[in-house]
Amino acid sequence: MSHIITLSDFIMERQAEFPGSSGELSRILNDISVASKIVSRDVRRAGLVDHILGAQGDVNIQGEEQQKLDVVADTQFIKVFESSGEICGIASEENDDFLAFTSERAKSGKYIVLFDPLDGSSNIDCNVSIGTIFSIYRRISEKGTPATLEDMLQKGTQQVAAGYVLYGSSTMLVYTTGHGVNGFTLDPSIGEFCLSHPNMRMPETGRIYAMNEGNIHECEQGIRDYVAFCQEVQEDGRPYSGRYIGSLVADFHRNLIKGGIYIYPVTNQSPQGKLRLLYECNPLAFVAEQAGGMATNGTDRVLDIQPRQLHQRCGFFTGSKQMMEKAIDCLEKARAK
Ligand code: P6P
Repeated sequence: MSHIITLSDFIMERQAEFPGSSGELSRILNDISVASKIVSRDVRRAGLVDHILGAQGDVNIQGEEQQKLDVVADTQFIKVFESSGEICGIASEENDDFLAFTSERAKSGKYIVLFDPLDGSSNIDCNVSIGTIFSIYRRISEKGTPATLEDMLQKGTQQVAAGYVLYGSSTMLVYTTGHGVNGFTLDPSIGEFCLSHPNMRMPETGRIYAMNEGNIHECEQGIRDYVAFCQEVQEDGRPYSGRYIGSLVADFHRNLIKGGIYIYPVTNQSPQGKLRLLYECNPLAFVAEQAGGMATNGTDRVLDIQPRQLHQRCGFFTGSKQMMEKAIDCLEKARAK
């Protein structure tokens, strides 16, 4: 049996990757892993809580108000980040405004975290995998002062680390610090994330396309042309397989492992797109590129987009390089007509 490398071991060994950090970033990644273990426990009890111990929104047997699981997850991550001492502020997909922590210790923190505490939470009731997505940036504002909106609205290229936790058949934490992508699987028997997927690479191509095809007549012609390309009967492995879990982290992770493309374009109902630039698209774009894949909004590289608002949405195409290039070609050809 090969030697177990825990996330903590791995982070310590990779300390050199964080120039100028004397362990702060390692501390934040460890904080994220602790909060993720707690959320994983709560997610795995969701069915029990909802259907046996009292549904969300009810008062449970202890007389406690049952909170929605994404609110519970949001609160858990904020609690961990606020006590970290390395983080001066956060912005969450769950909260309208950003949060500048007020303690002197937190205000001296050098980093901010943007996160979606429980993406795909509408799937909890049908026991479909869900995920947490996170992005870590250095603050722009002066150390010792409260975090500012400017700290939160940085381009994705400024991320120092990003990743996700997938609460699936197992709980996995996948992250990058700009030096490749590594995946860790939670071993509940020892309560540790253990290195299970070292140096993850997204296959150059694949045979899976993930899109809500219910929107097919609500988006631009180039999307329809690309889906038609995927469905053609050819000798080159087509038709591809349509696989859409409806939970971004699960669809993204499958494509990272097997190769594939995920498409959520702007549509007539969502002319700015559905997915959030800060909490979903930027972190996953960083992971995708670090694993050899691509991520655009259908026109521009996601990481180059200058955010203007905390909850800004954008179209999102991400996946295997060759599949992305073909999709972009279909978009450009249709737009040129
Ligand atoms: P639709 C979940 O709400 C989410 O943000 C992503 O996890 C998922 O990929 C997408 O929206 C699903 O959206 O419109 O297809 O239900």
